[in-house]
This record gives sequence, structure tokens and C-alpha cells, in this order.
Amino acid sequence: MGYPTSTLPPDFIWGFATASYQIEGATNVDGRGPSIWDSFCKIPGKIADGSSGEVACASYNRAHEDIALLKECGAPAYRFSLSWSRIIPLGGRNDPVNEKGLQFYIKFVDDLLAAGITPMITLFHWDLPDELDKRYGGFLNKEEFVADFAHYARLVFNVLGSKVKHWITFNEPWCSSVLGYSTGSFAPGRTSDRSKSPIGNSATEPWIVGHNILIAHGTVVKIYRDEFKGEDGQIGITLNGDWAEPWDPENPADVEACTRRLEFAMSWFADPIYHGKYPDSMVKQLGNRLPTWEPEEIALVRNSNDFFGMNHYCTTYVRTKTSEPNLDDFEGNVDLLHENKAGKSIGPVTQSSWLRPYALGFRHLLKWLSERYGYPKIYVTENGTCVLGENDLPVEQILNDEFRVKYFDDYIHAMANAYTRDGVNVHAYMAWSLLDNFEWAEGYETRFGVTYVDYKNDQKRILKKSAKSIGPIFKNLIEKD
Ligand code: GBH
Repeated sequence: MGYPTSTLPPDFIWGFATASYQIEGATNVDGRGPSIWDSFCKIPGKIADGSSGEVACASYNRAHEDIALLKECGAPAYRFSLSWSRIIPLGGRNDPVNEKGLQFYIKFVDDLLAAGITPMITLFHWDLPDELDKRYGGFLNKEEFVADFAHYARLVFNVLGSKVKHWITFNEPWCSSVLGYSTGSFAPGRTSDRSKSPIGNSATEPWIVGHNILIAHGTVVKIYRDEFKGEDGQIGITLNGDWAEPWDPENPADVEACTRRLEFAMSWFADPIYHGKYPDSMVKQLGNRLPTWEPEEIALVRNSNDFFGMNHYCTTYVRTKTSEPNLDDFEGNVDLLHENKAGKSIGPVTQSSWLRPYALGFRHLLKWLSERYGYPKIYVTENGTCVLGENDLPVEQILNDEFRVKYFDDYIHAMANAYTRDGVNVHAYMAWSLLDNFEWAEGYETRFGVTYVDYKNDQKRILKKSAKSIGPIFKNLIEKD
């Protein structure tokens, strides 16, 4: 007797994911206002190759090509994000609406639906209208930010709410908080490190920002549920989480440190939503630097997920630190390492220093969060890899991306094992990414796409081998009704 053959449920949807600033380009076209990423990219030294999203994949003008790619790959769904400043150039609730921006997304959704592709929309994937950062400090200003985000979301639900049934409020609030306000490596680049930024406080700001994003999420979920949800609409937040393995499995302190690390990365946001409070480990380490919940705030946040949105890429080894935590620590006082005590690497090296694939870690993570949060419905909203040195290879070799083919095969099967053997309630999977695109601080040197984008040749798109490798895996795994 072996294991049962792993499968995925009949209603499972899969597809590819992208984000507005990473693909659209046309940052100055048809009335779009600047976002914090437009400004951040202008600061010398912030982006590895000195680039920006000004042109990117030019998807604003090539939306029909992207839809054709999705069809060619047989993708039943597409996850993309809206550029807030394309819709409300200055961002605020009393600022003018840009009808052209709104119409662009309405047409795009109509075209997707006409092509038989289910849209999954992320309202916010990091490109905050720049004016809101300048006007009142963006996420740091709870009242203003929450009111402006709620206004923007309601405007979008009004025009797309009847057509789009899958909504994500925020993509990876951990990144907006920590990378934007602690390390300063992402826009708006605030940090205590004065060699990187004249403003910012890494000890306090990330925790305030995370708190305010959760309240904005809860507020918009309430609006959606009260006014737009209908019979079949769904809304949730997407969190990022890499799995953690102990550096020394024999050392109970390292085993414990893994849980702490997962709590600082994911439970920071998921515990308030599913348990109505911050994790004890964070309260203990951060003390009064972690904001406390007003009863009416936590009432909005608690139970605000129709599904658990999960972005997952890799696993790291975790080693506990023996010293007291620094004021700017955001990992839970641990070291993150690629090799364990025995010198074993967790997985192969890729182009991104943080990413080493380890598919079994995906299964472990899905099980861990299912146990902790009562087996919620999970949508995997991103999963994918870059390839070491890919950008420097001749095009023919880039197109033959066996490394990525294997990554998807391993990870999708690990997810099916989590469903079949661990009872994980997973119902969607979006591969990152449909296209090579603007990889934030790494610029264009790092490619995550299943489609090669020729940046020197009019953003021409050519499918890589991995693009067509995913469909057959799902065809095989998804149970027939
Ligand atoms: C996703 O984040 C994003 O949602 C997506 O936009 C992006 O293109 C994709 O990943 C690929 O990167 O270099 O030490 O500062 C994934 C989670 C968390 C991974 C932050 C990179 C930076 C680590 N990311 N992390 S470091």
C-alpha cells in the first residue's frame, strides 16, 4: 500500500500573476500620477541597474498581447494589480478621478472575461500615489490613509464589483512595512540608517505601517462585504512567507526560533485576522513599539479574510541569536542562512540572493498555517523562481528554462501533496510571473517570467519552455467533477 495519488480539488483555479508597476510602463501617459516607486527609482543607487518602471513590459499598450499569452498557456485565471495613481492621480478622496485610467482597467477586465479568463485583482501592490506620501506620510497617517484607501477601493468596486469575483486588498504588507520603513530598500525608502535616508525610524515605523495597513484592509473588506460582495465575491489579503528550517535541528532554541521567525513574517498579519491579536513573541520582543488594538479596529480586522492569500518562494535555515534583539530587528532575533550547521545548502543558488528553492518547505508551510489558522481556504497568489545568470545567456538558452520547469513541477506537486495528505484547503495557484518584468530594487537583471521580454527590441514577448509546462501539470492533478 503506497500513498494515495495526490490531486487537487475540482474547483481549483490556476494562472499567472503580475503587478502594475512591474509591467505597465506608460507612467506618464493618459493622466497617470506618479507613485512612490517613480520617485524612489530616481534616487541614484536604489535600483541595481539604475532603471525604473517607466517602460517596463509596456503592458499598458500591449494588454491584448498579454491576454494572448495567457490563452496560449491555457491559463484559466490571471492575477494583476491596479495602479492607484492611474485611477486617482493624486490618490486622495477629494482628488479628481482619471477617467482614462479607470476605462483602461474596465476594458482589460472585459477583454479577459471575453477570453474566458477569470480576473483576480490586487488593489495595492506597492505603488502608492506619491502625493499621499508627500501630503501626509502615506501609511504612517492612519486616519488619512485608511479613508483614502477606502475611497479608492469603493470607486473600483463600483465599476468592477459585478464582474470581478476575486479581490486582494494588499500584496505582502510585510514588504511595504519592513522594506519600505525599516531597511529602506523599497519605496519610500525610510530607515534609521542615515547613509540611506535622511528620514525614518526603523524601531517604530514598520510596526505602525503594518498596523495601519491591517486597518485599511479590514475597512475595505467591510465595505466590500456590506455593499458589493453578493453571492459569490471573495476578498482577502496576500501575505509573504518563506518556510524556516532549524540551522541545528538538535538545538531546541533553533527549532523555537523557526516558529518565531514565521510569526514575525506571517503571523504579524495573520494572527490579528484569525485570532484577534498580535503573536506573543512579537509583543514580548517589541513591547510598546507594537501598536495596540482599539476594540473597533480589531473588530474590523478579525475574520476579514474570505481566503488566505499566500505568496511563497523558498526556505531558509534559521539560527537563534544569543544576544538581546536590536531595536531595528524585524526577524525575531534570528540569523537567516542558506546552509545548515552541517554545511548543507537548502537548495540551488538562483539569481536572487534570498531565493533557494526547496519544494518540501512549501508543503510544510501550507500545513503549518493550516494548523495555526483552522484550515482556511488558501489561495497561493505567487510562486516562482529566477534563474542564476539567466539575463546573460543567449536568448535560445533563456527560452529553454529547465530550471524553472523543474521548480514549478516540484512546487505544484508539493502543494498537491499538502492537499491530499495533509488536508490543506488550497484552491488556487498563480505562478509568478507571466512576464519577465521590473524586479523592484533588482531592476531588469533578474527575470522571473515564463515569458521572455526583449527589452531592447520593443518589449517583444516570447514564451519560455516553462510557460507551457504548467497547464499539463494541473490538467493531470485537478480532479474531474
Ligand atoms: C514577491 O515578493 C513580490 O510580490 C513580487 O512583486 C516580486 O516580483 C516577487 O516576489 C519576486 O521577488 O533582498 O534580502 O531584501 C516576494 C517576497 C520579500 C522576496 C522580500 C524578496 C527581499 C529580501 N520578497 N525579499 S532582501
